[in-house]
Amino acid sequence: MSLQIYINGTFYDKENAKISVYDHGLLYGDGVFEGMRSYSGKVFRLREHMDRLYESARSICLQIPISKEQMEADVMATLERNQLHDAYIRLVVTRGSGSLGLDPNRTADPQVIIIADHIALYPAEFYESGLKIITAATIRNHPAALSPRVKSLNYLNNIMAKIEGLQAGCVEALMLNHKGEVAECTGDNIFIVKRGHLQTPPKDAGILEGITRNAVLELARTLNIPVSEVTLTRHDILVADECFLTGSAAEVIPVIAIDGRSIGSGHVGPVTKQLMTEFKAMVHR
Ligand code: PXG
Repeated sequence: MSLQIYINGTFYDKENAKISVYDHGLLYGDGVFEGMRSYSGKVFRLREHMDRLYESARSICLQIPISKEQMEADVMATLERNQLHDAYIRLVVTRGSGSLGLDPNRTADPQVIIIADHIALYPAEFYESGLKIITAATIRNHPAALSPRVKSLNYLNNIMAKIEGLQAGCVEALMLNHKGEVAECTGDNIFIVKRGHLQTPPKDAGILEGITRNAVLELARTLNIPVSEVTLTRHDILVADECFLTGSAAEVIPVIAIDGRSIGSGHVGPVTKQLMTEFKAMVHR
C-alpha cells in the first residue's frame, strides 16, 4: 500500500495527494508547518509542537480550521494509518487557494496536510565524529521583517544559508542575526559548552524556539549542568570547549569545527556525549 497522506480529514495515496496551484502556500509561502518525530508510536512533545504551530498561525493571522485536540488526534491517526512507529511527521497548514494576489482575504480554504514518513537520519558517523559547519553570510530573518519565532512556509532565507553550507561541503551552517550575534543554524538550534557551562542564544536572538532546545535545557537542569540563555558571538563559538546542535530531525548532534577551525579539542566533548545519551533516553520515556 502506498503512503497515506492526510489532507483536510481525508486520506489519499501519496500519488493522489494534491493541492491547488492557486494555493497561497505555494504562490507566496503563505502558511506554517511543523516537523516532528515519533518514537515507538509516541510523538515526542506533541503538545509543544501543537502550541508552536497554533502560535505561528496566529502570528500570521491564519485561522487553523480544526482544534488542537483534533489536530493531535489526526496526527496519531496518520501514524496509525501508515503503521509507522518511528517516523518523521510533517504538518503543513497553508492559507488555501484563492485568486492571484497577496490578499489573504481572497482565500477561504486553509489546507491541513499531514505527512508521516520514514525518517532520513544523518549518517551515524556524524554523531560519532561530529559535524564541521561554516558561518553563512546570509543572516537570519530580521525579526521586524518576519519573526524567526514563526515556523512559516517561507524558508528561503534559511535555504540560502543551507546552500552556502552545502557549497562548502557542510550539511549545516551557522546563521548570525542582524546584529551579528549568533542566532541558530538553518534547521537546528546551537549550544556551546564553556568551562562546564552550557550556553545557548536567548529567544530574542532571533531564533526559532526549538522544542529539542527546550528539552535539552530541561535535561541540563535536571543533570545539574549550569546553563544559561545568553547572547553569543562567533568569537564564543570559536573559543568554546564544545559545540552541538539540536533539532527534531538531528536530535543532539556534535559540532567539532567551524569555518575550518577546530572547536575545543576538535573531538566530541564529554558534556555533548552525556546530553546525546540522556536525550536518547528522554525520547523513549
Ligand atoms: N531552528 C530552525 C530554523 C528550525 O527550522 C529548529 C531550529 C529546531 O527546532 P525543533 O523544534 O525541531 O527542535 C528548526 C526545526 C526539516 C525539519 O524537515 C526541520 C526542522 C525540524 C524537523 C524537520 O527540514 N527544523
